[in-house]
Amino acid sequence: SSIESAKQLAAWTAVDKHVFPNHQVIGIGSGSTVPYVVERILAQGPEVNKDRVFIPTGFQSKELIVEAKLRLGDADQYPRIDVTIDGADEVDKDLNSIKGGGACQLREKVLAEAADTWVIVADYRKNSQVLGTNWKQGIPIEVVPFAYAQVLRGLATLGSPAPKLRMAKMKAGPIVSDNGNFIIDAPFPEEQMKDPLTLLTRIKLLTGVVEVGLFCNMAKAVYFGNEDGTVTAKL
Ligand code: DER
Repeated sequence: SSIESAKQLAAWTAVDKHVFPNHQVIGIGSGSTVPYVVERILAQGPEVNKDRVFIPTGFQSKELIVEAKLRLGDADQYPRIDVTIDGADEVDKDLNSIKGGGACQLREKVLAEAADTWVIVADYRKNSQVLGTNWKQGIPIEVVPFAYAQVLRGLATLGSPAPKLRMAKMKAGPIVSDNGNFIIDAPFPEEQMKDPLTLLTRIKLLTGVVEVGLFCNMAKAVYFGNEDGTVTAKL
């Protein structure tokens, strides 16, 4: 499909431009775009990959690395990462992004911060001017289960019209993250989404919030694959 080839195009471009032979520690994000990142890294050949170590941002990301027979490393062994490549749910004109559609944003943000270079790869659906234009599910927020009801109230006070606990589809009850926490999805009015950094700091201060799916001033570059086979880079 044009969406899958757009994801592959973005991923291949990012690897070609940002994953160099001297890079030894590589962070691998989560979602359906990053498998194409691993695919392109494998294509760099066994010689360059045999000494590399790959740090996952969650269970799915770990499985991806293991299935590709690449060497798995832990974040606590490698606090400094050469380059991390990850997906996103939406990216604005200033390279701020909404992440957490896959409920992995806590570990993703840890590895984004640990990386000298953090790059986002996505298909054209994620390319926006203002966050919230295309991604209507709200900001994903990881919260400790004990505090979720109180965080819902706090988010409403901050201006969210309909904060919701993310319920599982094939399990009775809420989604549980790789860290054993719940996810709340909180939409905000466009005015507030125009200043994601302010919103991030306000949400992060709510007691019980573990991590917020707003990544501000972190990405070095974003690559979008387009329907027509071109790539749009935001730098
Ligand atoms: O949860 C996340 O932030 C992931 O990166 C994910 O949402 C990216 O989505 P994708 O499947 O479109 O790559």
